[in-house]
Amino acid sequence: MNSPTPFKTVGVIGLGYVGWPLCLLAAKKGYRVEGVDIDEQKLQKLREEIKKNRRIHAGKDFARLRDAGGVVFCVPTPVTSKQLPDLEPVKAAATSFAPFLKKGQLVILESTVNPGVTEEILLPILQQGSGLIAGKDFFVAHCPERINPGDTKWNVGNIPRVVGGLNKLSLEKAAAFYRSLIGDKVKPMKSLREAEAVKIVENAFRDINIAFANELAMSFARMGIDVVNVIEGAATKPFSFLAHYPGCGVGGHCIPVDPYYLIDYAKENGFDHDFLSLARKINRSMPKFTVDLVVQGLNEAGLSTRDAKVAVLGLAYKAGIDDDRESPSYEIIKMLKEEYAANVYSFDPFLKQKSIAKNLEDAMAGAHAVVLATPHREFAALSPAYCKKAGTQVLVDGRNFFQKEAFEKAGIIYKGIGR
Ligand code: SAJ
Repeated sequence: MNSPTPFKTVGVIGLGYVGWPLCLLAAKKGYRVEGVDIDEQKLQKLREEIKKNRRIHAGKDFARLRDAGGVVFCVPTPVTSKQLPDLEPVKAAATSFAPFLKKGQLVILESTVNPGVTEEILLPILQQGSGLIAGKDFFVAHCPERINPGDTKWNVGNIPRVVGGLNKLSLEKAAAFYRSLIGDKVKPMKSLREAEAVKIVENAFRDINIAFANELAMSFARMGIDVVNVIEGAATKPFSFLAHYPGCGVGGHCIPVDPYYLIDYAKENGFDHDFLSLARKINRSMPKFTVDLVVQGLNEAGLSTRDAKVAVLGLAYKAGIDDDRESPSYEIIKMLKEEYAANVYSFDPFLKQKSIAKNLEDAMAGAHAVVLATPHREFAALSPAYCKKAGTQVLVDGRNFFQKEAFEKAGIIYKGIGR
């Protein structure tokens, strides 16, 4: 049973994969929703859905947030090319909203940030722009987003949340807001920093575990041990083991990004996260490990990489979605082209406009080697017979997606990641 809505209108800044589902959920729970985004394209794309929902208004006007009881920031927090946190979207949104900040309002940051950002970056901008005092005139909380793109089971309506507040009243107000959305699956934290740290820890945990699987893959490849079978064997242990798998790289806007937030902030505080940094180094080395497999495979087939046609299947960073942020596919393509002068044809059914080939057949026709970079189920049709017919002699299975034995039986050189 959800708690009653502590205020009538909620404002949501940033209508992307985090903000828009939050708007829909809040409307469903009885809130009036004022959505704001600076991206006209995004607003256009949502126009139809907004029309269908009487409770939601969306536009570019931050002034419309003045009557909201709570305002939630769901703006991106990417990293710069130097892998440092880019907080510009948070700063810009806060600067635009601050003049309209009203006494009594609750401000919540959902964007993934390192500990300290809400207090050290968001608060000063809101206070300067409004002349109000945080904790006294308005309330501040952090509730890290946990949207998992493409997940059909977990969504904003059923994922448990943690929430931290600037002070007791901020925490109470924010906890009441999230309880009105998801019931009692709200864990209050003791501070803003604790709540900020939870999300970074969740995702760094995943990154180091993937790095562990990747290092095992590179080691076992030299010993003729199938790392996937070993991990699946270890996963039969019903406790204290959580399976992660090796691959051609770690993409997305969360896992390869969030650890840098902690690494960077800890450095500012005089601590070096050697372990997190090493895990990042291992995961960032996987695209090159994959390209080396292509070169080895072509050499074993007596082919040089120069002018060899290589099909790279998949641009998205994971299966079933069209998100290619930080996708390892692009590094693989770049290396094959620039360092080995290969003739690369990429294809992703979810990203046709970014694919070099117009379809799978076009990518595969005459391909001497194929790299499976994203395990879209559309690629399961790629049988050994299909590859033989296309003239493919090497298959580099970047996600250990195919049956190795079937391809080897058909005389195709199969290179998995650790198998
Ligand atoms: N990957 C591996 N091996 C693995 C798991 C993932 O190489 O064992 C790679 C994927 O291929 C992908 C990247 O890592 O390139 C990230 O994969 P992901 O499954 O972690 O997908 P994300 O980035 O969408 O992560 C989200 C995160 N959710 C939030 O941040 C709210 C993450 O916390 C979740 O753990 C993850 O979904 C999930 O569990 O699916």
